[in-house]
Amino acid sequence: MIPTITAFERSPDRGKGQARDMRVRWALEEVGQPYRVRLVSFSAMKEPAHCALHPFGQIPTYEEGDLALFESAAIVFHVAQRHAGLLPDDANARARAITWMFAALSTVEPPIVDLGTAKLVERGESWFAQRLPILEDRVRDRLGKLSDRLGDADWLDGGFSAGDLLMVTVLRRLNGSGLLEEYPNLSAYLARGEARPAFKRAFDAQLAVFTAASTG
Ligand SMILES: N[C@@H](CCC(=O)N[C@@H](CS)C(=O)NCC(=O)O)C(=O)O
Repeated sequence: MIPTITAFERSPDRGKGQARDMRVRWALEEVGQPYRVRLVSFSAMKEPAHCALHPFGQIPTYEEGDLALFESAAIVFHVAQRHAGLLPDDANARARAITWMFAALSTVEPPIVDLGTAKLVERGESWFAQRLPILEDRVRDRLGKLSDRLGDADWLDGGFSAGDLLMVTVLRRLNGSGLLEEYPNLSAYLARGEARPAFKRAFDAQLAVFTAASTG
């Protein structure tokens, strides 16, 4: 059965692949599962029909037969459980890969989102200049420890996994901040993730949506 995901009709990041449908697209591409995309506007996202799928009125969602999911990591996990390629077979290695999925979203992503949100909506505030270095240092704290753990390995724990997929998408949110460049092994890790053919297919697909919306 071909699943259907939702994505922004017109992504605010202008096709940079930072919207969270990118994670789901990438996971589906990694496992070779074709998918359909239903594009939603900001207003449609808040309508009852979409909120029945996503209680918080957001994207992405995932529908497959009578299964409806929301939360990008839960969707990636579902895809990884259903298909080979994103989680190791060995039970302990699988548990560690899942741990990295949680680490990406609950330990590394929050300070990165806080920084991004502050830059987006707090820039005009009188205290922004004082708050910015505090937020940047919170990100550095996580990046430094992640960098230490990664060392010179290609991926976080053995082969590429759903943990790396989520971590790379989280780190991509720092593009343009200059922070990632302070950790050359993390920059190289990000580049390795982005060089994967499945990443490129997913990226191109979401960019094509933005380009079509802008030229159409
Ligand atoms: N924790 C959720 C976050 C979902 C989320 O923040 N989606 C954003 C796009 S990346 C969204 O729909 N924003 C529009 C809104 O909240 O109105 C996930 O990982 O799926």
